[in-house]
Amino acid sequence: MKIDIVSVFPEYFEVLNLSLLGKAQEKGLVEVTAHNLRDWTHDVHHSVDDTPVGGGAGMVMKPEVWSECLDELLHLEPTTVTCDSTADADDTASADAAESAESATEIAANADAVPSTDRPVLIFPNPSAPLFTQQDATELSHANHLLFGCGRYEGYDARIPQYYRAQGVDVREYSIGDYVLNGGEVAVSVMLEAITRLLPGFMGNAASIVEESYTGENALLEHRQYTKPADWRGIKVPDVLLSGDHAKVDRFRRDEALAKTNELRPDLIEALDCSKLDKADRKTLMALGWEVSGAHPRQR
Ligand code: 6GU
Repeated sequence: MKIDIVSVFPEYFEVLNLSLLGKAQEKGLVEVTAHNLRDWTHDVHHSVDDTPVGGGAGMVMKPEVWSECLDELLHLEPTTVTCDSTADADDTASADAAESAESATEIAANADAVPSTDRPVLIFPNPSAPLFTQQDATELSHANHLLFGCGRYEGYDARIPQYYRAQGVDVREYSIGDYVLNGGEVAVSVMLEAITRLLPGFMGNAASIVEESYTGENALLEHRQYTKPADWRGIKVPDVLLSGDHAKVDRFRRDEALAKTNELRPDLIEALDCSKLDKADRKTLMALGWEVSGAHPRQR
């Protein structure tokens, strides 16, 4: 997998040479290159941002610098697209706003669920985009070329993702959570770690991925883990885990995962597929106050 990152702080990504991702690079599983966006500027100040059209605080990243950079990294020739969604319309302002909100939703929806391996995926971290999930990480782990564009300041000109979508590029925008960061660099590190650890050969133990929280169709929070000693500072490991009875251990862990998810993330319980629950799962969920007769559990 080839990964390009564009940022005004490319040094930030030196951390990617450490730990497992560093090893994966040495093994040739991934090739990560961090580029400095300012290398594509032509002015003496190397400016990458400008004031927002329409007024407001902060600065917005300019489309021209990004396009020179992205055209080069994506091997695309500059062109002009015919498009009226950003045209001036000074008549019905509210209708215009509603329309652009609608197209924003359209744009926000990540159209290409599964990236084709031979098409590059252009990813922009954006606090106002859909949340990045384990499913997105899994999908993106199948791509051959990922290109991340880190915005800074108040964000980037909205025409940048719009233009590259029009060029047939698989463009995605993601937020990593409901909080605001200064720029996309941390978000890109988070997404990269989630994606690359899924690459075949990246981790020593493939089974540990399967059992993790948020993985698979029936995602639950993971059960608690213990190691030896069985009694530490007066706190004992649950007896069943020492029993050697694997079926009992599995059941105990599954019930704990269900109970923990019920308490902390009932939204994940609601998303479960009832047809994939076994008899014991249903019994546990019913005891926790769920109705399990329909397609998905419902709170009684
Ligand atoms: Cl992707 N970017 C920024 N700047 N802030 C965020 C974020 C992304 N996700 C959550 N907060």
